[in-house]
Amino acid sequence: APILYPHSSRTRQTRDLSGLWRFRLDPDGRGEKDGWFRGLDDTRTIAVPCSWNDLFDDTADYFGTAWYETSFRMDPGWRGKRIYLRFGSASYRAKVWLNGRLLGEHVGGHLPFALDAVPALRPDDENRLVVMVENELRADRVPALPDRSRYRFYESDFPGTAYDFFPYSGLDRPVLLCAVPETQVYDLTVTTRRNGGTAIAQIEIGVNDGWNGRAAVSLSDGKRRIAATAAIRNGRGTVNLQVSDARLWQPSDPFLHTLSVALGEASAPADVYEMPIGLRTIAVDGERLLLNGEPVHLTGFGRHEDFFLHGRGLDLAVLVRDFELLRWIGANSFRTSHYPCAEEAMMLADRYGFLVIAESSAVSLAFSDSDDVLAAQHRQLAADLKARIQRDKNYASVVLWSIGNEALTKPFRTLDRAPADAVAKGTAFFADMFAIVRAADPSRPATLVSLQHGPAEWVGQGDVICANSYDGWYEYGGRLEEAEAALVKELEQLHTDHPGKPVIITEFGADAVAGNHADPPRMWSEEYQADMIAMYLKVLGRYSYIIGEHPWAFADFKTPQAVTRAKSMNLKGVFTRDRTPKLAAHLLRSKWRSDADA
Ligand code: E9O
Repeated sequence: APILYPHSSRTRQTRDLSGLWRFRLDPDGRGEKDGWFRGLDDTRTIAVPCSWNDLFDDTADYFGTAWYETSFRMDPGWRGKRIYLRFGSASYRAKVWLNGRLLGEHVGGHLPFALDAVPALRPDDENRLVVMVENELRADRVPALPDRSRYRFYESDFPGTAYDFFPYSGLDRPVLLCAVPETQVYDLTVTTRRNGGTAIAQIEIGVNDGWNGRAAVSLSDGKRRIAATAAIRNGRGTVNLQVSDARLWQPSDPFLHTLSVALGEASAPADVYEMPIGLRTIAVDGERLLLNGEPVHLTGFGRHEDFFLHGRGLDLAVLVRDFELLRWIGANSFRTSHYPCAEEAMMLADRYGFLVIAESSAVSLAFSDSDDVLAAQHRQLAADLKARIQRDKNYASVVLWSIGNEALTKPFRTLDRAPADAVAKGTAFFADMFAIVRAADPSRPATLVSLQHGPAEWVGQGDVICANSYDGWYEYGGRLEEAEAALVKELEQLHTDHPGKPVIITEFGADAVAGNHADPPRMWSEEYQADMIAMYLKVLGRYSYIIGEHPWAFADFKTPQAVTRAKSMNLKGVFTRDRTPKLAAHLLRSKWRSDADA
């Protein structure tokens, strides 16, 4: 089923099934055997989209199987169309039944999947939709819960994930019912080139079932409309649209054209697909990242999807507020740390003009894990990367694909040594992943975010070097002078390891409890966080190959319980979890806004 976002048009309708659904936990995993897919008993009410964890007392640390149910009626006008159920995401594995009949299954969080509903749909009756979602934290998933029997740990978190964010579970994004014509625009890829002031938009069209015919393609800026016809043979066709004096998409003017593709006769098209599209080029040139041929310097943050009560569930109000705050602070970019964010965030990034480092869900892969585990993660990450690029390839905002964050030779907090072949295993693993990304999208650079220096054989495969750095916090805590000296060394080492490549420091920061002040600055105070970030900005500014600075993190966010995580939160946010600025936010604002004005 198609993954193309279901924008509505003359020929397409989309209905959001979000709302109050019925919900039941299945701790013994007996639902399938007992036929729960035919209808749920003993339910409670749950909000969709939303993570289930923070809604009920008995679900806070529940990562097992749960069942969802809702019902809907079909619109009579939808007869004869293909009808899909499209899930924005389900963490981690989902199985979907309609009227008791299995429609399909999906594995992996944070990415959409669509299922053909027609075989089970009752056009005249109420339809019962049942979804099983399971979020077991396992060693062979991406990201993973390390296998505690294999390693000796010196500290235990709960749940002991390999990653530093709470493993929120459930239907976190909208569930859409989409009606699409039988013959449909199934896939679309837009790539921009520039020739002087002229933008050339290459539009690749995919139509289902090997269709043959013509597609009318147009690009409009509201005043001017440029049109061409594409011949579609065996379901594929390409056309180039030349836009002279094009208004190119960029942070200072995130202008979006409207792209329209109509199949068949103009008077009665078989399908019309429309979407907003930014025209821009992105390329790495030596130590620079060029947007429309001009070097860009990235200011911004890693941003989690995290908020009170709804966890990772999509909340459009939080999204708008976050983007307003990014603008307020003078940021021009963010990283979707550490998983694909909601599509609504991508669309909004296009509108706000933010440059996005689009990160996939591989956090803290450990190459000391068993070969079985690594093989399973290899399969899952390969599938995730392809699906991620398929989903987000047409957003102008995406300027860099990140394969993942902080791959390691052994898990954090283990006393064991990394095996001798860990670096070699990782090198081969990432070679495969870079090849997948570059084959799926040759138009954008790719990266792997490393910790401190990371193995150069892994990170060095990237077009851009992204590194996380914690001098003054995890190392040289409380000693900013020593931290500064260490940072200088580290940055020079990065340049020596990766000569001629641009570097982005994708994380640096300190936890600060909002309202906790100290003079002289002390760890956990707002002053220390602000001073540390100021030190980093000062040092990073000296090196021309540093093309981006992303303090960690945008806002405080929930984590597993740990001795390092007061209130079960990572408090490195420059904003609190309820989005009030800490001292560091004001510092960044004065720095970034004055740079932008200069
Ligand atoms: C990933 C991010 O999700 N990077 C972590 C962030 C953190 O604050 C986390 O929230 O923990 C930093 C990893 C730092 C590890 C330090 C190791 C010390 C150097 C050898």
